[in-house]
Amino acid sequence: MLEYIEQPSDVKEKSVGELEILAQEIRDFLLEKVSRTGGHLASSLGVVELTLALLKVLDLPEDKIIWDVGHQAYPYKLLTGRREGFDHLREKGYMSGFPKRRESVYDSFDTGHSSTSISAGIGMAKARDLQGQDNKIVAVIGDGSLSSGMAYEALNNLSELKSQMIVIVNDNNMSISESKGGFSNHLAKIRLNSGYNNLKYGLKGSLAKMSGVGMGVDLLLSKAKKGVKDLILPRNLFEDFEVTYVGPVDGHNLGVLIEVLARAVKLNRPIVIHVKTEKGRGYEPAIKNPSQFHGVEPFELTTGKPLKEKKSSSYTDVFAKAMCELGEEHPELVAVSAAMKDGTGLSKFAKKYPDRFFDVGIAEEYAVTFAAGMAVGGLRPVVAIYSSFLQRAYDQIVHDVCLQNLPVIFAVDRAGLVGKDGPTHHGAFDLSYLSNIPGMTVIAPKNKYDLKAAFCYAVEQSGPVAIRYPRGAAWKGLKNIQEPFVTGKSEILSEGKEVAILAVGSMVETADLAVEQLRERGVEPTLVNIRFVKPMDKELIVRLALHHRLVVTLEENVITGGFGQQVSGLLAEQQIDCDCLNIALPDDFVEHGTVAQLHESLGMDYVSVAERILHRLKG
Ligand SMILES: Cc1ncc(C[n+]2csc(CCOP(=O)(O)OP(=O)(O)O)c2C)c(N)n1
Repeated sequence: MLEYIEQPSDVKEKSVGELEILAQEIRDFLLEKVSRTGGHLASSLGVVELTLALLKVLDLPEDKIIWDVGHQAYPYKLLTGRREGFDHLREKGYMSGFPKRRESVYDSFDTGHSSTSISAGIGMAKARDLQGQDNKIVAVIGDGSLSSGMAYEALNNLSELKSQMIVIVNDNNMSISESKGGFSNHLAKIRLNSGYNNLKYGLKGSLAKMSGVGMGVDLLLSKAKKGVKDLILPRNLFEDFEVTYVGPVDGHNLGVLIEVLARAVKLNRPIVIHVKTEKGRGYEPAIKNPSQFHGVEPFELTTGKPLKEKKSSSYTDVFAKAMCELGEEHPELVAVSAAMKDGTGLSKFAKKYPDRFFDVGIAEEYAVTFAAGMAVGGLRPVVAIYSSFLQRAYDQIVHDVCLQNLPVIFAVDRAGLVGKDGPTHHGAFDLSYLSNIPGMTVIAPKNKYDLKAAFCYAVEQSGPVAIRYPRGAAWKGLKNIQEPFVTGKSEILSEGKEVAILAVGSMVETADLAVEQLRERGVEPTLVNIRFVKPMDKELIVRLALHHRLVVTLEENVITGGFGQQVSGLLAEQQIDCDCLNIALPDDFVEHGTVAQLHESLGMDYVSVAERILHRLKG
């Protein structure tokens, strides 16, 4: 059936029985494709029936669905005319792994970071109402994403909306790893109370007889609310927020889902529908290990085993090991993760020091201020958050950490381009947004040895330190050059003339290769591992600028406000007449693709870097 589904309206015509068959076909299709391309699998497998039910009830593209985070939108993409996209999923120039308005009229809001859907949905509902339209708005948010402050801020405003909006809580009891916190426990209590479910559907028969279906839902709810429900249910947070709540509903029962949704869309006020789903549904390896199958590299379908074994250790692995070792020497060392225990490598630390590890859920802002509190109390917190997610906590870094000069260490993983997840996940801004905060120390290690040394240095400091490192294999080159860490001091890797290359972090490897190319072309550059983006080694940079014809800065960060522009600013301020070439990410959002492809297209691979330098020297 799947090959005949060209657009969402094709789903509308199908009976529940046909949709059940289609659900199986969708799962088979996704497994076959994603096992070859890699991608976000387990969450998508869990929402197949929910997606079909939404498409059956809604009129797309007029009605709008906002997929929170967006990693679970594969079935939706498949049913909204993008079947071919799965052959090249997340490849450069092909279909993105996340909803994108530019990609399809059926994608109503770009997502990638979590917990935005309810806010965006309320905004769309307001826009609809003020313009006298009557399309439906549905936000689908996972229980993990409900742990974020932004989701609560939206819930707090939801009851103010006096018109249609549906919030579907897709509760699979999992974030990437287990869901954390009091609200997760609250959902679990509601879920466990199956008596409520039965009771509710017991009332359904009488509902069907009522004339106004919308009114029926109201009645159902008010009956359930005023009657027995209060006796058997724990307090319900959604209702405390003064929002109508229905559920839990079996998220794999198409008949029930369609019926509940069909009634809910008629309601002229916000409603939360709590849907219970299974992450990885239909694929045994993913059900058994939903965290591993949240985002996967290509794997063997029959066993679920990755096709390629990981060869070398990543920066994350090096950080993980360093944390375990430092934890022994420093009993005051504690670690904080915002729902990324495995991704940040903190699971090892968590196992070794369970009392000193805190997974706070998807709550980056809270994670930072919580760490600030622990620092005031005499602990040495390490907050490990991916560069792009740390953007969420900017005010907390400024106001709660740096303003008080608190010794919080930021382990800024996935700094620079991350590859196939694309613009929502590239760590393109951290050098700019961290190095403009007074009192912050910003370090970018050149290789795995530098990374370990950076953390050893950071635990000895009395103020905030951010260490940014990229996704992927940790470079082992230049092992023999390892100057001790001294605040604000760069490391000269080779001395030459004419051109001085100032490379930041991961770009030292690129620069090292570019230097070889330049040598072959008769140019002998000076190469520096900048190491400290803040405080910057101004003395060295000025000295190099005075003795070279060209200074080249090289960083995997957006050009605006990055290291390069700070160097150009320094040279201008000092009135030094030296040409300066800034090689950095463009002032633009970089699309998805492999990191190597993206570097090449941006002129940041070592061959292009060498060419750009030669061109400038000639110029
Ligand atoms: C702000 C932010 N922090 C962290 C992440 C990484 N992340 C992606 S999905 C996810 C878990 C989401 O769990 P849930 O909402 O329950 O969805 P499920 O995958 O279980 O369907 C996390 C932590 C993110 N996308 N955005």
